[in-house]
Amino acid sequence: MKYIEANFDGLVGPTHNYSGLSVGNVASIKSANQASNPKAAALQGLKKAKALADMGLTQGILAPQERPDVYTLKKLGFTGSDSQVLEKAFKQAPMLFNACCSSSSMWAANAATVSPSPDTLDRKVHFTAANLIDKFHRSIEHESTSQILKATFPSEKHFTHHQALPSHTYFGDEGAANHTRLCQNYGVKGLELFTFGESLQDCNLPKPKLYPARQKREASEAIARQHQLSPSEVFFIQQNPNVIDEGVFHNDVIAVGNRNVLFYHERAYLDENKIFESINNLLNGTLELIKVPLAEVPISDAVSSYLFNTQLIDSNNGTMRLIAPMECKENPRVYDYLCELMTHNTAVKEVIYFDVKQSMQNGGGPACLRLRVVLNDDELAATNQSTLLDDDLFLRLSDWINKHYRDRLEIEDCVDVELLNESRTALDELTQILNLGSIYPFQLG
Ligand code: SUG
Repeated sequence: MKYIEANFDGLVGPTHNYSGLSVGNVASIKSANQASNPKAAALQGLKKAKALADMGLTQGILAPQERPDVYTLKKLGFTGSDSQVLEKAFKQAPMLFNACCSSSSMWAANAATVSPSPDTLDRKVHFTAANLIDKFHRSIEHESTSQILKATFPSEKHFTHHQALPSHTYFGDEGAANHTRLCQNYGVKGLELFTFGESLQDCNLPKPKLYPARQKREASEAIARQHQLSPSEVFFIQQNPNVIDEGVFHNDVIAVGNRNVLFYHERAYLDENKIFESINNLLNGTLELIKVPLAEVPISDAVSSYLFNTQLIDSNNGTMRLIAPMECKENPRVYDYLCELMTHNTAVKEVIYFDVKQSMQNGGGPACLRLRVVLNDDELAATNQSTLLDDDLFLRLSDWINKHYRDRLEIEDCVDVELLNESRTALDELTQILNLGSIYPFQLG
């Protein structure tokens, strides 16, 4: 049976804005209060997705969430009509208001952790929606995320959807951003590498001093259990706490893997050598490590350029490509490194740069925008076909964005109930385009 790695990109929602909500995420804090351009953001993401589809990869689309989230504001005690709820929250609790307006579900790498069927005991594809409890604006995503994932991967025969882990600090979970599957081929049992920032049970492990370690080891362990992974094929590795303090808030800001290749920074992990040795043995000596030295790329350049938030993808001739943000080209040290890498004897033979600046300014690069799902022919056939990106869907979604999205947004604009109405009209139409059924709270009544 043939297996492929599909990418499902999160569509940027109509309220994309810069609110400085993510302490520890340098770009989010730096961009706070700038005006955003939701239309450009959505089109940039869609063009990147279409380019991958044109390269022959299977590319899907994940719908955005309903924002502003008036339901959460109501749970927090704001009363009255939607318009009154928005006005009261904006005046009385601007931080809560901003959190409920974020379009952060666009970073699909944080939507869930996915284990493909070759790795799981029951041979189903397992999804666990991420609880994202470290940041309030992201902790309100997981229920809708589950709805969207179920509408995208509906077949109970092939897909198992687990609810997010309990919302307790023990189980802080950021989804696939801290999860890498290494394998010789997509269709054979892979090794699942879970990177954690902190363990609450093992207090002797070092912790970051400045910024939160969002992913907890206890969360990764729970996911490995519920995905029915075999313990000998699962590895837990600690992220270097010092780099968290330098702005590496997810492992995918400092490492990316595909099949047998891991591209990572020298300072990404703690005590990685033994684990990499075991992985290499299990992969019959085929593990290819591309380690980027600190002397060539300082952490600050890795963080500002998102060198590691690239997508490492297969190209047709058995080599690999990096899908990088334009910021990697604009950073002389990083660009020099990438040019030099092309002359080395590694699997990576090409770098293609994309403008995803609207997302980058909130700390989300090309790899943040996608959720990877390894699927065989039957599983792909059981996936909602209307979510798979082809020329027709690309045109329909481009028209949809151009019709419904604003090209300038400041957070104050979200108080206007008209934006909520525009957003609902757009999402209602989107559920028809993507054949999702009724998934949004405003549709469910
Ligand atoms: O969770 N930014 C996101 C960026 C997520 C990037 N994802 C991965 N690395 N996989 C976050 O910090 C900023 C929102 C704001 O400030 O308006 C934000 O949520």
